Amino acid sequence: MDPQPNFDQFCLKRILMNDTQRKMIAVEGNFKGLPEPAVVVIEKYAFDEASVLNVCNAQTKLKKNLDNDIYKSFSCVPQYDENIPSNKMDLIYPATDKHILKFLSQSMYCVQETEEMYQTITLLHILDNSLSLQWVYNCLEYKSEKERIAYDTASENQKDDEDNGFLLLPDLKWSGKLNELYLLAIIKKRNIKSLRDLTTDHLPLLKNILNKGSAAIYKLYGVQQSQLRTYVHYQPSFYHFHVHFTYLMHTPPGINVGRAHLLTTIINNIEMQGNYYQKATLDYVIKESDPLFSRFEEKGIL
Ligand code: M7G
Repeated sequence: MDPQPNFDQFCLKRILMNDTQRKMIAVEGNFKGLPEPAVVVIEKYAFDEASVLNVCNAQTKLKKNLDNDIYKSFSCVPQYDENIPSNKMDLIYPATDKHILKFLSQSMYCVQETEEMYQTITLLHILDNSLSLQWVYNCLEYKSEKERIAYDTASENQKDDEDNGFLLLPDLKWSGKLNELYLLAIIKKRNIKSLRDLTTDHLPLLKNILNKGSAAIYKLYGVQQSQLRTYVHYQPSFYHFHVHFTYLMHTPPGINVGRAHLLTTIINNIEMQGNYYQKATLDYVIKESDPLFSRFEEKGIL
């Protein structure tokens, strides 16, 4: 596919999700002449404080919806300014069934995953059903996003970089606005799939991410560690261990209980008990069409 997709050739198949609170819509469709489906995710950017007068000026067209005492409400079409983008668009092509399911809105269920359920059900599912990690390896091998790297522990020439090193990158979801700050620490080591694999051995790695990741963010963006939400997803979408850093005043998707685990709590739990994440029953939310849901259903667990 060309770097610039041609939407003249796009045929919409279905709406996967319409999140009215986030002002985001995800659709599935096909580009004529291309064999695989595509997922397109469009999200409205938050208002830019500096350009608020572009919305409230003489060129703005207003249609009155309500006028009652001191209260008035309008639909408004601001003056068009092509320098101010109003939407962010992400495109996944070719999209696999797993990508389509990731965006498909559907019923959710809460699972209490015991150590045994992880070993006998979840682990098998992860091993045969995970999304490709190619984009992660491209970052780690400096083949993609090289110029976007915010911080690389390799710059410190530490001998243990292979074990305790990581790359800090702007997350795909980040609009680039400071008040929506969203960075991702991707570890260099390749054998930690998720929270479940973490033990005492990984404390230096986890502390490195917390301390050096936060310090780099402070240096680059002026946001202090205490203003960041630093967390890990369980279950994640990608089974190569990574940590999310988001600005506390911003509420991106995936920060809810049932998915997000604070990095400081993870470190504390492992310090109390080295095999905490192998032994613990972990609660999380899964979607009905997730193949993991079917595996739990077959065993009579859900
Ligand atoms: P996750 O916890 O595995 O699942 O996070 P989630 O995607 O459901 O949150 C993976 C994170 O990697 C997400 O925050 C994605 O936005 C981000 N991400 C995914 N891809 C494919 C890329 C990419 O190509 N580049 C960057 N920089 N971030 C990505």
